[in-house]
Amino acid sequence: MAGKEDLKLLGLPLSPFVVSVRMALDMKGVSYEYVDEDLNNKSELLLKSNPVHKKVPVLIHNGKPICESLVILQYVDELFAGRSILPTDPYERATARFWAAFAGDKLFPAWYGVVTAQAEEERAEKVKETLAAIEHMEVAFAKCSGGNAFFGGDSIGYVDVVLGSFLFWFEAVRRVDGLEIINASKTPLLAAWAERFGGSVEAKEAVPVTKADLAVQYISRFRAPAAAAAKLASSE
Ligand SMILES: N[C@@H](CCC(=O)N[C@@H](CS)C(=O)NCC(=O)O)C(=O)O
Repeated sequence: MAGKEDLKLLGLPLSPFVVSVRMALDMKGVSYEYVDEDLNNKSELLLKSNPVHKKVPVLIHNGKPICESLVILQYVDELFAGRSILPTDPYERATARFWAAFAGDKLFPAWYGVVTAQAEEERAEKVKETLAAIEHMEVAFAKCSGGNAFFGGDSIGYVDVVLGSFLFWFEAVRRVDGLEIINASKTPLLAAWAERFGGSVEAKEAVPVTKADLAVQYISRFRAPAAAAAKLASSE
């Protein structure tokens, strides 16, 4: 990688996708400018940089935007020297990509449904989908870790960063709904992994414990109108 790089990250404090990119940049020891976006009033820079999805994170490297967290993580890994985030072996690399994509396509939309569902029936359906997806991740952990501490083996790698960045949200859902997405009896390998991940230097830097408190507040605020409407309906 050549000389001085101009790196700007458009983000949002509670976005797990943004957290994953920040963790990867920290792991590479790279400094960058972080810019908070207001999703209710998206900046021109965001709209211009990510005209397709209009979402954060966006990494802007020397004026060129890279969108979608999984794409950004791979870009950061290829661009910067230092510890590898993705495995170097092609088969392990493909496997890690598969599980990161699975988390992005199946687990995270289901989890978001749990957070945002308006009706109990809908929430129950999303809980089912989330738990089914996390059971797949339990099997994935056994395969990817090869009996080691992390998906990435001895150290935190791609799938660890991707899934680990969601743990504060899982904790928030546990506090608000009592739902243990990662459960010591149903997904014991992931439960032990989550403990290790939470205790790692990488996680402590990128995901301070206060993030779960903020996520709890977000869920409560998000659900407040529906809760008020339900209360009103029951009093009529
Ligand atoms: N697949 C995307 C998901 C990113 C995403 O959903 N970002 C949310 C914040 S957590 C966002 O920017 N939402 C804005 C919107 O939906 O308008 C990624 O991995 O980067």
